[in-house]
Amino acid sequence: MTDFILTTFDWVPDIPRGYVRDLRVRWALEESGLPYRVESVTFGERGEDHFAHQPFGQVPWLTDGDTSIFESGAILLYLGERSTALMPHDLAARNKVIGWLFAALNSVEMATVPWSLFMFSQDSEDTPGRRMLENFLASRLRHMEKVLSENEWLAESFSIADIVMSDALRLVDRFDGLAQHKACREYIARATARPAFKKAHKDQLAFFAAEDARRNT
Ligand SMILES: N[C@@H](CCC(=O)N[C@@H](CS)C(=O)NCC(=O)O)C(=O)O
Repeated sequence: MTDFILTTFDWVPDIPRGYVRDLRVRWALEESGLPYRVESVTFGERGEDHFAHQPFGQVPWLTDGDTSIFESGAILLYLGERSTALMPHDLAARNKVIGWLFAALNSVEMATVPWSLFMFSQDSEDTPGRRMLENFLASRLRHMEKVLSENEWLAESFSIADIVMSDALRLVDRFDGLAQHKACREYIARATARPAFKKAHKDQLAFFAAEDARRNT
């Protein structure tokens, strides 16, 4: 079996470190034990070859021989098909994982990302749009709090859905947005205590730090 190749940026500023989405793919690959290596593209000028793999000029993407996949959710689904550590074969269990994977991306993350952008930009102006966004996120978190107070993981066992959901919630936690959501916080703690997360996180930080060192010599 040839290695999967995960492509990320060669360097990013400090703020997104530990949150760049190659982390989700590293995490899934570590959970699965599938062989992989990491390559990089420049964070600065993004060339035609970059856009050929990722039409928005973003990262990550994954290549498997001649196959190239972009979007972290699609990559995790692709890997999930290749490892029962990430997604079970059983049809009902598999459908549950896929449902929660899409919920993480399309119901939860669609609220967490715009909210986080406001937090990053330190825009705290009380506008009708801002209030609507706060209510939107609060509603998603209220429902997730109930689900996560009753379940260890989103499906029968840990899966790709938990990688994306915990990563989406982690971003909210970064800005203390989960102060009233104990079950969400405990879920993040459970997920990030996994050795595969720890390794993925450490490797991502080390990858960008190595580029800092190279630039400073
Ligand atoms: N929906 C995409 C989002 C990817 C994404 O936001 N990538 C960020 C890094 S975490 C990026 O490339 N940002 C640089 C940019 O948007 O120019 C996915 O989940 O893969």
